[in-house]
Amino acid sequence: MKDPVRVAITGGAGNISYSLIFRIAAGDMLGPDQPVILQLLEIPPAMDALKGVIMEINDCAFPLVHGVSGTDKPDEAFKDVDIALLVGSRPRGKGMERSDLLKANGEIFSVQGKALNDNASRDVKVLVVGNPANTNALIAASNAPDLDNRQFTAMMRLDHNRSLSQLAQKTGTQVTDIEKMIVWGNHSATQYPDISQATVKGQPALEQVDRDWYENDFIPTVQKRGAAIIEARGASSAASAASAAIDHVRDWVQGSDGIVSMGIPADGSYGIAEGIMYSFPVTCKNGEYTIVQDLDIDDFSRDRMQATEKELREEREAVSDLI
Ligand code: NAX
Repeated sequence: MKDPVRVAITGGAGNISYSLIFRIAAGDMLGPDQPVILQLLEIPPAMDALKGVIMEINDCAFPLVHGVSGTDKPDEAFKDVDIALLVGSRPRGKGMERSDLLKANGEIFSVQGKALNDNASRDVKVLVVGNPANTNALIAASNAPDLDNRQFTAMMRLDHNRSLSQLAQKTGTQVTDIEKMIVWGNHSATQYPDISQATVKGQPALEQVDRDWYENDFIPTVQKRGAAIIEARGASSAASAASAAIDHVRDWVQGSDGIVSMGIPADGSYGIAEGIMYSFPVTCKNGEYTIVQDLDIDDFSRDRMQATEKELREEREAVSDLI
């Protein structure tokens, strides 16, 4: 039997976690032979609800769960963790400007970055889901000077999966028929879902859909999918977000099958300078991700990649005192 892996999940009593935790406990993220110890973090007003979640985890009698704890102290939640899923964050309140939201969450993620720095395994892998995910990941990484900033990532996989699903539906194929899908940039309405590199059943995607659909239907549909779910469901994406978080960490740890999109520290690749967490096409192997290099970028793509970069630099500016 393998040694258990310690997994921290913040916002443990929230909506996404209510799907996420149970799938991790069932082995969907780290494999059916990998025991886990779950370390859940919440804020004091949600500790009762978290207690209820822990009771349910226990009631599942998951063979892979070798321990579960709940706390409102980041230092405790992140003690020796190998994987940290930072899901909890402050929702946008009435009358709150985007900059207020950035600041309120910035404070949460600077505290959590410090707590990871001081308590987590030196090899911890961190995924930030809580919005604004990319900039929250930047803040957490900046507050963890003893960890490599490449250990911090932001979730773009939901956008990536949404793109796969839209293209598969349009072309009457399965998502497994599609390769080289990419979503560039920020997890926001400026993101650039790019099918110019993609293939469907081995043939260029752009030869199988018309340009007008790509520019005026596909791109805005993916960009605004979060709002469409809220409109339809009366609540934001939860199960699909949890599923994307599982996909992201599973591929990072166990290896990806082809190209996936991850929000990671920009390193100058594709002209995106350092200092932001930007979504790039990557492949994962042996617990490491590598940016896919040397793709041809046309003017249409370049403009969109720069627009989403610009937004991330503005977000960085708004939280400059926290990084
Ligand atoms: P909920 O409001 O249901 O749950 C959030 C939980 O976090 C609450 O239980 C709250 O008490 C807790 N929390 C707040 N501050 C905390 C702190 N400092 N430490 C620990 N826990 C804290 O939201 P949910 O639907 O679960 O969404 C969570 C986050 O994911 C939101 O920020 C949401 O915007 C973001 N999303 C990100 C996505 C992505 O693709 N990156 C997609 C889905 C989702 O919109």
